[in-house]
Amino acid sequence: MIKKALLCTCALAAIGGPAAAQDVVRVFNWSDYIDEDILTSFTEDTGIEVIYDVYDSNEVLETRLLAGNSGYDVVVPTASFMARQIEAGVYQPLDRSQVPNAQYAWPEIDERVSRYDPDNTYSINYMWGTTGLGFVQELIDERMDDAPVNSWAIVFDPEIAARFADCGIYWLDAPSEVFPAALAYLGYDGNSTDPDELQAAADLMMAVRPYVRRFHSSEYVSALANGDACLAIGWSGDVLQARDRAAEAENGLTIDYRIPVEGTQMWSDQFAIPADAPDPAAARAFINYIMDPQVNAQAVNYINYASGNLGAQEYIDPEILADPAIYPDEATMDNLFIVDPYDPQTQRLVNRLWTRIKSGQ
Ligand code: N2P
Repeated sequence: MIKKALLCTCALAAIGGPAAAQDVVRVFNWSDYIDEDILTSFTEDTGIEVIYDVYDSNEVLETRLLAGNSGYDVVVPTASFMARQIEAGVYQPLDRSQVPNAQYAWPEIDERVSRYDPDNTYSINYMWGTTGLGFVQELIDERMDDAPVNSWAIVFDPEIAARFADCGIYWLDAPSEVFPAALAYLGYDGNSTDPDELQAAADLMMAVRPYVRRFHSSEYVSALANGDACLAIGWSGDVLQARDRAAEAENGLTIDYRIPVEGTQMWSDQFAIPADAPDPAAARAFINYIMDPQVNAQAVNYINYASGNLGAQEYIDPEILADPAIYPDEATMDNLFIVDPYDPQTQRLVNRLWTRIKSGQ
C-alpha cells in the first residue's frame, strides 16, 4: 500500500508539479467507518496522499492523543471524550471559514455537540449513532421463541442471556459504552456517576459475565456476518454493515439492529485536528472533502451511519434516511440519552469495576 502511494506520488509529481504531490494527510479514524473509494478520489482530486490508520475505541484514541506527537492531522473522537481532551489542550481550533463545505453542517447536530465543544470551536460532526443490540435472527429463533431483541434484558438478564451463551454473545470492550447500557436497563440515568448505582450496574454485569464469549473491538462485524456471534452490544452502522455483508454472501443469516426500549446512548463522532498536527492545511482539505454533500452521502450509504451533514441528505439512499435505527424518528429519540465524560474519580471507579467484570472475578 505504501509502495503504491509512493508510485502515485511520482506520477503526480510529473503531471501536477511537486508541491501538491508532496502533501500527505495522516488520518486516524474508527475502523469500518469510510468507503475507501473516497480516499482514492480525494487523492485524485487534490493530489494529497492519505495515510489512513484505524482504532476501535475512544480509550485507545485518547491514550495516543494524551501521549502527544501522535503524528496525525485528522482524528475522530466521540464528543463526550473530546470534551476533556479539549480541556487538556489536545486540539487546535477548527476554523470553519477555511472549510467551505462546513456550510453543509446540520445545525441541530452542531447544537447537540456544543455541550461538549462550546461554539463548535474545535470540531465538526462526521457521523453520529447509537449503541444497541445486533443479532442474528435465525440463531436467536432457534434458541428462544419471541426473544426480547429490543430489550437490554437479552444481554443483562441471566436467565435469558444463558440461552445464547453457546452461539456467542459479544460485548464492546469499552466501559463508556456498556455501563450506560446497564444503568439504563436498571432504570437509572445512563449518565449516572452515583457509586451505588455504578456498583449495581457492575453486579448486574457480573451475573451475566459467564455467558459473554468475547469483549470485542471491531471483529464483531465479521463475527455477526458469518454467524460466529449471535448477539452483540455494538454500534448501529457496524451491525448494519454486518447485515449487508451476510446478504452479499447469501449465507442465510439475517442480521438486524435494535435500539433497546429501556433507552441507550446517542453519540457523535467529531472531526478534529490535533494541536501538533504536522499538516493542518491538509487536514482541513480532507475534512472539507468529506463535508462535500455528495461525498458525504457516499460515506453514509456505505457505512450505514447518520452524518452531521444536512446538505448530504438529498443524495442519501431514501431507505437509510427512513430507517429509524439510523436516523431515529421522534419516538425513538425519546429513548436516547447523551453522556458526559466521567470526572477522574468516577473514571477510576469505572475502570476498576470494568477490570473485574472482564476478568470475571
Ligand atoms: C465505526 C464505529 C464508530 C462508532 N466502526 C463509535 N463511536
